[in-house]
Amino acid sequence: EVHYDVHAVEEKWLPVWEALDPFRADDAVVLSGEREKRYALTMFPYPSGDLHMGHAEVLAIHDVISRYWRLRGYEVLNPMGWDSFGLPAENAAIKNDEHPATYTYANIETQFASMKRYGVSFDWSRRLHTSDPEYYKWTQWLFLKFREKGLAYRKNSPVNWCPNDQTVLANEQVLADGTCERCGAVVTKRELTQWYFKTTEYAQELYDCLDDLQGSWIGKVVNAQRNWIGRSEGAHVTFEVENHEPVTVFTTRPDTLFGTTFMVVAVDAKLADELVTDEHRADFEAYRDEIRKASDIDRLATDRPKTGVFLGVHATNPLTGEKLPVWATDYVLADYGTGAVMGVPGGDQRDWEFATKFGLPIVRTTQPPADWDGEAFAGEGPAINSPAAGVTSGLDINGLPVAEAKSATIAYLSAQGSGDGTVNFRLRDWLLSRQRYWGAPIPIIHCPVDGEVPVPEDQLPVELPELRGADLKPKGTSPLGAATEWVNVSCPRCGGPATRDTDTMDTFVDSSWYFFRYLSPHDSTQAFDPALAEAWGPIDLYIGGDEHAVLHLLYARFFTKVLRDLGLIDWDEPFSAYLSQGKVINNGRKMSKSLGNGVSLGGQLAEYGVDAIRLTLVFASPPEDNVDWADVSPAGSAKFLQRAWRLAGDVTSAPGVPAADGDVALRKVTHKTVHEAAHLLESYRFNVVIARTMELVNATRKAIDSGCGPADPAVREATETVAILLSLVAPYTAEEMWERLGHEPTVARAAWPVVDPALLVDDAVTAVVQIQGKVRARLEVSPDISEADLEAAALADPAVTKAIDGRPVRKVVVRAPKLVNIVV
Ligand code: ANZ
Repeated sequence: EVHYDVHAVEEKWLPVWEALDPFRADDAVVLSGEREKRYALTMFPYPSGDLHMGHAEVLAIHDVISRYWRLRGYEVLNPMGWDSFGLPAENAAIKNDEHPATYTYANIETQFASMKRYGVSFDWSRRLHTSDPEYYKWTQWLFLKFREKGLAYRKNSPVNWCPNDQTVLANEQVLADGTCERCGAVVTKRELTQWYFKTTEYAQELYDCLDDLQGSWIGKVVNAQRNWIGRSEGAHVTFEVENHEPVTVFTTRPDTLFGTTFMVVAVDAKLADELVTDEHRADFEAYRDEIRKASDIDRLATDRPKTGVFLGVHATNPLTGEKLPVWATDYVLADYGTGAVMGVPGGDQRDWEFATKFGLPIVRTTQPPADWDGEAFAGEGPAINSPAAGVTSGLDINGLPVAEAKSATIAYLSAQGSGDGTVNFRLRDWLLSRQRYWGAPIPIIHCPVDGEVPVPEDQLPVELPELRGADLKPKGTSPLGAATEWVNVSCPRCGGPATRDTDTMDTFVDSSWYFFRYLSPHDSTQAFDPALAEAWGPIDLYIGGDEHAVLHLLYARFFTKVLRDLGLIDWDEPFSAYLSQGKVINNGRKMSKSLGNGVSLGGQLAEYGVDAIRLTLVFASPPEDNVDWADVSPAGSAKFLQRAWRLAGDVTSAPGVPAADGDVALRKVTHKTVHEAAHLLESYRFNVVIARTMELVNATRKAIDSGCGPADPAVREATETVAILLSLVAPYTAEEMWERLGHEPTVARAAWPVVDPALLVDDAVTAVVQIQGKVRARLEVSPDISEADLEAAALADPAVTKAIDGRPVRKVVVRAPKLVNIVV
């Protein structure tokens, strides 16, 4: 049996592709409308070391769709670059006493070479690195544009602080268990002046547009974003308070206002400090000091015992005039809503526990069902005790269901001037400044006379000063502060002495707009060309990891909306479709050094070749599922590729013979495969496409060996189809086959085969009859046979009656026209 040498084939085709440059996206044909565009994007890697199995998987999946679109005649933009600022390079630089650029750019070259060899169809002319001054000049420019619009600002507030990385973190970078998403350290709070992007200004739109993405984005990501943005409809209710301005609370349940028996204020909110009377101040401050040590996560935990102190003042219920004691507590958060809550023990479990603990009254205002034995009841109602007997109020909502009771209460409060319907979001502004070196410097100069002064556009980029090794050690303030020559400048406005802002930007800023920069990565006059953005955007399919479900995807959506409002683009959402790939695991566990179950990509490529590994990764499961390396067979993939390749050697007819007169049975298989593959590819079921290709290879082999023979035109047609389908995952094998079939390279630019509808019609299909899960008979039936007819035919079959052997039939499951499942 003849084999081809996978590594020789890799070496043979790489330079040919390099010379042909078949993946360069042509702006002109898209700008002129001559060709329809597709923009395929996969998350660009961080340059830490060489590529690993996870990269190999996402790149293989991603390339299927780009190559498919190209075959379908689209002009495809498929760019790649590096997200090359960030902490690992900085930490490596400290360890090795070198500059972060050394580590960064060495790794980029390694990964670049690996990606090339891996045969991904990238347009390398658009390669970019976010740490290049040519790139971050425009990150800085965008920062200034955001600032001009009031969307980038500085404020002093308690922020998340990673004691290990010695830098602040955005809320999105703190995991649900209160740890740093990068290093796992427990995140604490610090009071600091930091830069923010006003993501909250876009909260409503970011939330609303998720409806349009539902269906074309993987569902769990849409839900994660919805929860993160956290839209709550409710009301603001204003209470008169002794010795203070009126206090407003946010509530999702204004209908429970009659059941309010106290007010609670966040212990660390300024409001609590203002309200507390002298008599209670000592207690209050002691309590506050204790609470400041806890994380938000602990504070919101429902199983945490309730704590609090009375502040010595009373609020007045706007519906009844009743006096309500005002307390400070830690279960109310200072930065959500207004930082003050109306305590409704009958409706809110936390309030119930608080009231129980401190002996505050409990009044139910929503009727629980008769068999209710719980505490607070958050169900549907109707409203009761609203007002309670003997209490007078201008409003009566007794008997109303929750929704109506809410709107009646809001209407009444609005008329009185003590409340209003409102919407509240959980989303906070994005804290973007970092006290680390390897990032884009914030292009602001602080002047004692003029305050914050933007660096003039013609002085961008503000390049990083040369610092290395020990200078970069985290010390809580930015290492840039040590570069005194760089820091001390004259004010662009008054010319007096001033200093540069020494913080750098979160690397998520860099990655929020990189897909725009791919459009014109070397343009020195603008961030990107709006005409190209109009022509190529939005991205037709984005593929990346789940870990970015809220962080990167939300930030990129925010940037896109701001760019629209800056008049630079006219679309609202960056990613029309989003797919997240599963992980490559081993023996059911995540690959890790400590478990010793890591699989080296380099080792696998050396052993089986690029194509076999790519094929294995795509064939293993649907893209969104994990691939367990213990369950797959790269050797089996390599064997299959050899089988496919041998077909091309066996085809003996002259090239270009029309297939019209060939073996009809094989032609039907070929055309059905192409027809089905198109549907499968469009719904991202790439593993099934490979299964179908395998079936086509088998059918072709059978036709060659024991059917129409190798000279039949149908065999050539089938083999060419195999080469084209394989080009999606196994570009080297496919190119080799294409050459053997007498074509010029490259199969990547071949045309998708045209399906002849006449060949899709089935004369008969095979229905399988199973008894107790075992195949007992195969029936040739019409493709449109009814369930009843198929069941009857199955039960009448002699092999089936024999196997049933007189036992009673308990259940028959029919899936016409393919399957009958009989349980006896
Ligand atoms: C009275 C009430 C009665 C409430 C009831 C709930 C049920 P979401 O859905 O998360 O927006 N709340 C308001 N501000 C808060 C803060 N800063 N920290 C902690 N809790 C706060 O929840 C809003 C509800 O959470 C509000 O509605 C308020 O309690 C509480 F039967 O007001 B509710």
